[in-house]
Amino acid sequence: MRLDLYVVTDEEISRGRSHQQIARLALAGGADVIQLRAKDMDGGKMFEVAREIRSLTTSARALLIVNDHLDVALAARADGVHLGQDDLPVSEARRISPPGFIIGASVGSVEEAIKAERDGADYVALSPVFNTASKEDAGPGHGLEVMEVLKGAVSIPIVGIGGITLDNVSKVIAAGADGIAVISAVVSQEDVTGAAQLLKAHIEMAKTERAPIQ
Ligand code: TZP
Ligand code: MG
Repeated sequence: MRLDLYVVTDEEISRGRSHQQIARLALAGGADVIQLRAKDMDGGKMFEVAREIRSLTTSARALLIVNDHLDVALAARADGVHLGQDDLPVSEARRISPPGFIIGASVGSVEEAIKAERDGADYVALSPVFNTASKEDAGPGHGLEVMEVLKGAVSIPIVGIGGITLDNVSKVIAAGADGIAVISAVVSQEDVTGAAQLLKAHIEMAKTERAPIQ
């Protein structure tokens, strides 16, 4: 499961682009994961959009994760679902999902991360790493120290989300993140594909620098 560059869609801060357009442009720039995040969309419409992005991610050999809605994720044959602390519990999602289905969980503490892993999550997202204006109720950033502690506390992959930009992405990887999830640093940019490409290059470079010398 490759989570290096994980792009979360948001039509509201995307210069008028649709979820499908965001996905297409971000995948062209090397996104490894597209998360369909459409807070106000009805299930029927979300299913249609998810089906379209499903075919884009399949062609690009990338993953499709649906935010919040396990039913939509399963019906659209997405690779997985992403659940917050107030969504369907990870243990219940795991119980009713087919084998191999990816379940991601947002966590804000080491305790939440350990619980998510025990309940069957495949990855956790430390949320938010830094302050962000892209999610109203995100709360203050936890900082890189929490990422470092988390890395030692769970054995599933960790993604950082919240306030991550080209300027700080290398530090998030250096602190132990297996991938970084972004909205504005990719979807709000004029050149979505170029922004994704640059971020991806920084992530790969930071991972190389982190790797022990053989
Ligand atoms: N969950 C935690 S922070 C966040 C979400 C969806 C917003 C991330 O957006 P940005 O623009 O990358 O800070
Ligand atoms: Mg949620």
